[in-house]
Amino acid sequence: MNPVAVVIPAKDEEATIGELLDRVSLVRVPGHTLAPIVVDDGSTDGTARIARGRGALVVRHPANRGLGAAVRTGLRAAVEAGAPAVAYLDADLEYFPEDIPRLLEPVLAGRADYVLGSRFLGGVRGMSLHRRIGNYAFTALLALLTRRRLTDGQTGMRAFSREAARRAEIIHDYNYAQVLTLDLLQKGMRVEEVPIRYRLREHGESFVSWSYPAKVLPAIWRELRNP
Ligand SMILES: Nc1nc2c(ncn2[C@@H]2O[C@H](COP(=O)(O)OP(=O)(O)OP(=O)(O)O)[C@@H](O)[C@H]2O)c(=O)[nH]1
Ligand SMILES: [Mg+2]
Repeated sequence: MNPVAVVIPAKDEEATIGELLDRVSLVRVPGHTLAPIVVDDGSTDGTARIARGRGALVVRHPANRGLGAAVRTGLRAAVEAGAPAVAYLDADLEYFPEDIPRLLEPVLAGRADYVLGSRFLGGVRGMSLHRRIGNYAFTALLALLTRRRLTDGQTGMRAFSREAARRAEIIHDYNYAQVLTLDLLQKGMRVEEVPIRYRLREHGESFVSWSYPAKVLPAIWRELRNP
């Protein structure tokens, strides 16, 4: 069977990508092998070189396009590689690759098409108060719109069945967090949440800024109007 893809978007993450891939290589999922796919979103540092050196497939955007575009590229590459399922996590070591088996379990057991790793069910270290409030507010909005009990709409650790990865459409390049969930749930995909761990990044730079709501809210509106 083809390996399960581990999609990792990365923009200038040379401080963490090597350790992340080393830790992914130690993760064991019964009955499956894992193959990392790093989407290098126009990095100007050593991210791509380090990832290739660790044996990852590196798909490169020549110029920076944004996290939504990077996830779109990563899911497409995973489907093209024939992956039976996809795990997804950020490159900045805020998430624990050791949680990948728990994340994939509902998909590999055939219970879910889309799994959200919930930091608020698992354990959050170091998140600032304003980021925490932002996460609660966006999660409450998403729970309202989807009529589901969700606890972490912005998580950077998710899993997909092959079908969900194939059918996912991300309508903006800036981000994927909420529009991807709305898209997949509107397509009838079965969702589950599992607890995962989280600790705030120590290296690199965040793409999240004061303009996040101004970019994300119109995209949510567009997604709702065009499922
Ligand atoms: N900064 C940035 N990151 C990107 C971009 N495209 C892909 N990424 C990667 O997407 C992942 C998530 O980005 P982060 O900036 O960490 O977003 P976040 O985790 O919501 O924010 P922090 O909690 O501050 O880290 C990381 O692995 C980035 O390397 C981009 O255009 N800009
Ligand atoms: Mg991050």
